[in-house]
Amino acid sequence: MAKMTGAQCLADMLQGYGVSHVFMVPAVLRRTFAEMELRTKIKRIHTHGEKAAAYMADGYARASGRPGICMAQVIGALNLAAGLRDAHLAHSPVIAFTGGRDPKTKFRKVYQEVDDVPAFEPVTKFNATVDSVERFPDMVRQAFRVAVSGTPGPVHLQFRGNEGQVDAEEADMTPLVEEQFARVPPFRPEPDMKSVLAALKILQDAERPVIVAGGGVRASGAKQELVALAEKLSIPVATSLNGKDSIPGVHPLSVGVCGTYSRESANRVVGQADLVCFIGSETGGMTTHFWAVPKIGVAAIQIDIDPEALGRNYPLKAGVLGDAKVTLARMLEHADAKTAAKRKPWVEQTRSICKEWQDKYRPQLESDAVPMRPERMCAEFTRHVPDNGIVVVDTGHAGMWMGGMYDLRAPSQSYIRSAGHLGWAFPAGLGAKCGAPERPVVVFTGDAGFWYHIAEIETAVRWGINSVIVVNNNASGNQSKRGFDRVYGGQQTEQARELWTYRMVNFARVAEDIGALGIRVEKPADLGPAIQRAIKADRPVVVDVVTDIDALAPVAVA
Ligand SMILES: Cc1ncc(C[n+]2csc(CCOP(=O)(O)OP(=O)(O)O)c2C)c(N)n1
Repeated sequence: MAKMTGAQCLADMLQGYGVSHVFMVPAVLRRTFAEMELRTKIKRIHTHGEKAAAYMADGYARASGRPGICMAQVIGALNLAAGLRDAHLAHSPVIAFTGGRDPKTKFRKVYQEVDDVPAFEPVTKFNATVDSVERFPDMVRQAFRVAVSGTPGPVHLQFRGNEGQVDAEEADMTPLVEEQFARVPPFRPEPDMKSVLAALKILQDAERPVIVAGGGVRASGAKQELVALAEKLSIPVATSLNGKDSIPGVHPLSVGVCGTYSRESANRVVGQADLVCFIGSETGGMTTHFWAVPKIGVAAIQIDIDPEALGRNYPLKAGVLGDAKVTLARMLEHADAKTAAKRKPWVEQTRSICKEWQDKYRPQLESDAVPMRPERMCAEFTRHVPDNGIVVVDTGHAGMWMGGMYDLRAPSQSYIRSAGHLGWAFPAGLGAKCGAPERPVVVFTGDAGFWYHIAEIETAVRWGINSVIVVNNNASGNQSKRGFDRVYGGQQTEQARELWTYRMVNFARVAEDIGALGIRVEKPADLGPAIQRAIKADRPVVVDVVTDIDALAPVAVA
């Protein structure tokens, strides 16, 4: 033990856990920031809003598998909490530090203060206060341990003092770090072999099985084992949005994303299956189209690291508790490839369902229409995202377009997406680039999504965070069009458009003005070269694509 300040201890511990960037709006833990400069190489990315800081930390975590760190002083704490909600929904290990109440001043109307701690409760796995400096080492270790363990998720630590000034105090401390908890997953729990063999038997006996791979497959790094098992037993694979990069879209056993923001072929396959095998999926509303695909009662088996997830929405013929990678490896060891033959007709049927989908949407995917079709944007992503690229996608229409129409071409590509918050993708894409600086990061967002945190272009330029942002710019949030048509009795009034349209703005010009590279694309043939140029530019780039305001993404179940 050595006498040191909380700031020194925290800076040393973050460095020890391998943290390369922290994201915040000052002023919080100021002494710690000064110590970071003296003692570490950690980059202190100050942003234009706490929510964006949380989204950057989230993108960093999802791209790197290591906890992302974000911070806010007391008045910004709830902005930060709002930004943790997507990480919570997507099971992303984000650690949030805030300044908080001091026993000397609470309950007497001290400037800027409310009790923030309860607001973090619904969006964290662990929500705690650090009131005395001696607690820095154990509480920081617990924060990392909880964030990455089991099903990962956000953690909040509130440090005493509106700016966390407890970090200036001294105590005898050891800045001990447990490297095991520096990334996901810290443990790979072995499944009980009896349950593995029971599930495998059911899978091998099925004639029309489908695997639904969720975010747990990506968290576990299990995609290789997943694809190997699917190939050995001839089983088609659908994914959730969160698990989209578990299998390349071009793989012959891939049927696409199932659920609500999905590809129709995946829902048809899942709907016709005689057995559904969920792997690392919480079987939530989005992945199952609100439990309609598949219907509750379908024969199901499930593999998960969380015992409470097993059978939550679908009664199971067999449940396996364990790490996805290890469990799939055990199944692979015992799988009988001879059983694959009986699934040949089913695999052929799923191939023809996928081909029908391709034939149906080819005209839009290849459309030369001006203004451009978003489907064509997705096809250009499929063609031009490099093999080591990370694609970061917003929600709403962006989630529908890319979830359904974009295909990963290589197992080395990654796909991360907003779990529901419009505006998440742009800051998350900046965080992803910080977490994986050697990989190209390409963001897909609508204009409504981009507006949320447009100020962060300046952050990207200031820090040289060279993500490529592609904006589907239809001067509207036109996903809302259907909904307003509905409530207006079929066809909305002209005036109703004021509820979902915006001014047409040239985001390429805005980007240029802030110091990024801006490329405006109006013709479909120009988009591929623009994406290529943007990736080569090694600068923050905004590719502003003018698209058709009347283009609506197909709904999940035809
Ligand atoms: C925080 C938040 N608020 C509201 C919504 C509801 N919402 C979903 S999509 C959407 C509009 C999307 O517009 P844009 O990003 O421009 O894409 P477009 O629909 O035009 O393709 C809205 C308002 C949301 N998902 N998240």
